[in-house]
This record gives sequence, structure tokens and C-alpha cells, in this order.
Amino acid sequence: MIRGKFITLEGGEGVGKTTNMAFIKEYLQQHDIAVVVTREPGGTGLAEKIRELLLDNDSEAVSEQAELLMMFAARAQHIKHVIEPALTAGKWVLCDRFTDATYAYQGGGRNMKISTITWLENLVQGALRPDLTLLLDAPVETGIERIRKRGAFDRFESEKISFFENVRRAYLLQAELYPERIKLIKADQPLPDVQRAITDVVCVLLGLSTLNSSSSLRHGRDK
Ligand code: T5A
Repeated sequence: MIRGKFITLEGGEGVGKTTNMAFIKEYLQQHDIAVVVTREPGGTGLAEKIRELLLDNDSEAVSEQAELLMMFAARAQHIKHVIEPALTAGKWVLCDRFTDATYAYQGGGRNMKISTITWLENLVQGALRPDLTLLLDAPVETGIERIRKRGAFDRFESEKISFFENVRRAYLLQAELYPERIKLIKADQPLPDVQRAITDVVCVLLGLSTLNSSSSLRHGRDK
């Protein structure tokens, strides 16, 4: 059995991850690929309960250490019960956020030590890393404006703009560090253009065709 591919979608609040998950899933299925769609934090019963605790805006103040450990506790469950079994069975896994989000939010946003995150990453994931990460990037105000229309903010969405600027910077740094894995997609453009850029990248992973010449895709080092 050939191991499946692991694709993650990343980016700040409201950049369009959830919207584009459905698009990518359909695109892969059109190419006869069995896809498991999932998200973090979450993806299993226990991990979804941890997600609720993490996003709850009315809870007691959550310490930074507790937040970081809960992210990795949820991830450990998710990997053991969903991600690894699917990949081993030859299915592709399409995941809305993964450990790059921890580097961005807990590392960039909360200013937690990168070495601590890396230590936990190695402990919880072993050698598991995504094969491809699509980083949807847009100015912070664009994403916030999009989610504002949705109503009440969760605990993360209620953070200050400076927090999200730090998150965005940390994501862009991840893209610079891992240009082979992380592909930057300009997300502040009309959805069809975003999806064309995504298709270009996924095509390469599928070995289907060359990049679209009008692509709005920017690789990590091209910023
Ligand atoms: N977190 C997570 C951490 O702190 N550490 C971690 O390790 C992990 C894994 C999870 C929270 O947890 C934090 C980060 C998060 O704050 P979440 O629900 O996964 O929360 O993440 P959110 O970013 O909050 O998800 P959102 O649903 O808010 O944003 P999406 O999924 O990026 O955006 P989406 O697709 O829902 O789109 C938002 C709106 O914009 C429109 C859509 O139609 C929708 O209305 N839209 C566009 N409009 C115009 N042009 C486009 N190109 C558009 N694309 C989408």
C-alpha cells in the first residue's frame, strides 16, 4: 500500500482555509484520490472537546503553557486516531491547520519559545510532517473584516490586531524556512484566482501539469 499524502492549509483568521478545503477535496476526488478531511485543533471526539475549551471565550484565563499543551494533546489524539491510520491506508489527509499554526499563534502570537514548540513537535509527531502546506496569506484587516460578518468572536479571534500581525509574520517566517514544503498563496484576491493558484500547486504534487503561467502563487522566498 502506497502511503497517502498529508496536505495542510494554514493562515490567519478568515483567510479562506475552510472555504478552500472543500474545493481541494473535490479537486482531489476528481482525480480518484481518497481524501480524509479534518481540522485542528480537533478531528477526534476528545480533540474536539479540547477545541471547545480552547476557543471558549467565557472560560477562566487560559495560561500560555496550558494552551500550548492542549494544542499538542489534541494533536496527539488526532495523529493516532485519524491522520496516521488514513495515511497508512493510502488515503490523503487534508487538514485545516496543523503545527505551523502552533509556531504562528503560540510562537509568534504568544511569544513562546520556539525550542519548546519544536521539542513538543518531535515528541508528539516523531517524523510526521506535512508533504505540502498551502499558506493562505492576506493582510490581517482583510481576514478580520471577513469573519466580522459571521458574528461573535471566539477566544483567539478576540485578540488585538498586533497579535494577528505577529501571527502573520511567524507564518511568513515558516514559509521562508521551509520553501519546499510551504507554498504561499495570495488570499486577498477573488476566490477563483485563489483557487487557480491552489490548483497549480496541487497539480505539481499530483504530477499532473506545469504551473499556470498567470498563477498568483508566490513561493516562500519570492516575497
Ligand atoms: N490555533 C490552532 C492555535 O492557536 N494553535 C494551533 O496549533 C492551532 C491548530 C482555530 C483557532 O485555533 C488557533 C488558531 C485559530 O484561532 P479555526 O476555526 O480553525 O480556529 O480557524 P479560523 O481562522 O478562526 O477559521 P475561520 O473559519 O475564521 O477562517 P478561514 O477558515 O480561514 O476562513 P473561511 O474559509 O471561513 O472564510 C471566511 C469568510 O471569508 C469568505 C468566506 O466566504 C467566509 O465568509 N472568503 C472570501 N471572501 C472574499 N474573497 C475570498 N478570496 C474569500 N475567501 C473566503
